[in-house]
Order: sequence, then C-alpha cells, then structure tokens
Amino acid sequence: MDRYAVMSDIHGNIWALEAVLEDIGRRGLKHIINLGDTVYGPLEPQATAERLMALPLIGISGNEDRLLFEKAVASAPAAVERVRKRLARESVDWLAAQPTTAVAGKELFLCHGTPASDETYLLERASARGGTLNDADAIRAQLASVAQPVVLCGHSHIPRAVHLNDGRLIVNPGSVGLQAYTDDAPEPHMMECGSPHARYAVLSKAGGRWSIEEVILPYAWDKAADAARRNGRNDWAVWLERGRAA
Ligand SMILES: [Mn+2]
Repeated sequence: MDRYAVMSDIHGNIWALEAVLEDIGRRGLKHIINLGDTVYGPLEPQATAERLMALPLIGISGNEDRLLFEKAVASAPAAVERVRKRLARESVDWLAAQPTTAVAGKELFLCHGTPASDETYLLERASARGGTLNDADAIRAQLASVAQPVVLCGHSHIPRAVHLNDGRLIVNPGSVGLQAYTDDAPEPHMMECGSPHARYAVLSKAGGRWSIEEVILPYAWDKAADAARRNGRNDWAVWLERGRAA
C-alpha cells in the first residue's frame, strides 16, 4: 500500500511542525511530502529549516520561499530581509535547491499553487470574505499539462479534496503553521480555517483507490503567537491564536 504524509505552508512555525512530525511518527508514515512556503514569516525560520533538512523529504518550494533566495538584497521588502537575516546560508541554499514542481511515486504531481505558478490559487477564488471553490473547468484548464491522476497543492492554506469528472483528484492538505491570513496581492483578500490547529493530510492507496485523511492537531499556538508578537507582527499573532483573519 502507498501511504504519504502531505504537509504544506509550514511558515516557520516550529511548534506546529513538531506536533505534525510527532503524529507522522506515531502513524509510522515513511514518505513525507512538503509543498513549500516552509520558513517565511516572523516565527522560527532557521529552526524549521534545520529540522526539515535532516529528514528524507520530497519537497518543492513556494512563492514566499522564492522571495528569500531570488530577490536581490537591495530590492527585497523589509519583511523578507528580516527573515533572510535569520537564516543560515545553507538553509537559503537548501530552499533554492528545491524544484517548483515534482512527481512522487508515479501518481502524485506536486505544485505549490498551480503547475505553472506558485502564486496562483488552484482550488479557490480569493476575496475579502475568504476563498470559495473554483469552477471545475477553471481547475481542469490549469491541469492540462499534468499526466498524473492525483495533484497535491498548497498555497491557500485551506484543506480540500476536489474530484474532477475526468477521474482526477486534487488535494490541498491545508497549512501546518498558519491557519488564517490577509494579503494585498493580486487584490486584497483573506483566508481562514476557523481554528488554530495544525493541519496536514495522509494519503493512502488501497484496492486501486486513494483515500485522504485530513489531520487536525492541537499544538502550542500560544508560543507561536508570542514569537510573532516579539517579532513585531501582532497580525500574525491573532491569525495564529484564532485561525481567523480578524
Ligand atoms: Mn504560498
């Protein structure tokens, strides 16, 4: 039987990551997939990178990982520069070495946003009121180049399993480390899960069919929120504590 633990959008939340890795260990899952946006944010980017570099992960990068290794130092926004200053050179190199998409175990295609863009939501239309499920045609159009029957994506931080009428399955495991946020680009919008619990997914194939288990775990979100406040991000602290964008 094929079994995978699928994580995404850890965002430097080492406390949530430890809770997820403990659960993965308890279940004896050997194959771990990470869909990117791994360290960016006001939490513990270096500790998160060190923890993950020691694991046999199948990993890809996300749009906010990319900011850390791609932009010239002089042109990077202050928030990006703050995170980069806290990362060891080898952590930045490790992020830069991750591909933007990957294939795992023949049937799984991995992307952070869509196959073509790490900053486009595959499954949601984003608005000031949150993410709503995208039309099936719009999702299928984004996946025209993908041959695999299962697509794993992240980026929106909203756990979902979507089935297309061509038989394909798209799974977003949600976010390990950040259950709500607001963003200004491409237009002001927000995402929220409604609880601060860490999230990841377990995919298993049995009898020729894939099952998805969405795992929702308590962890020390007060510690993560304290770290955000210490680093001057009260907005992150509220998102972390409440799983709500405001
Ligand atoms: Mn992202």
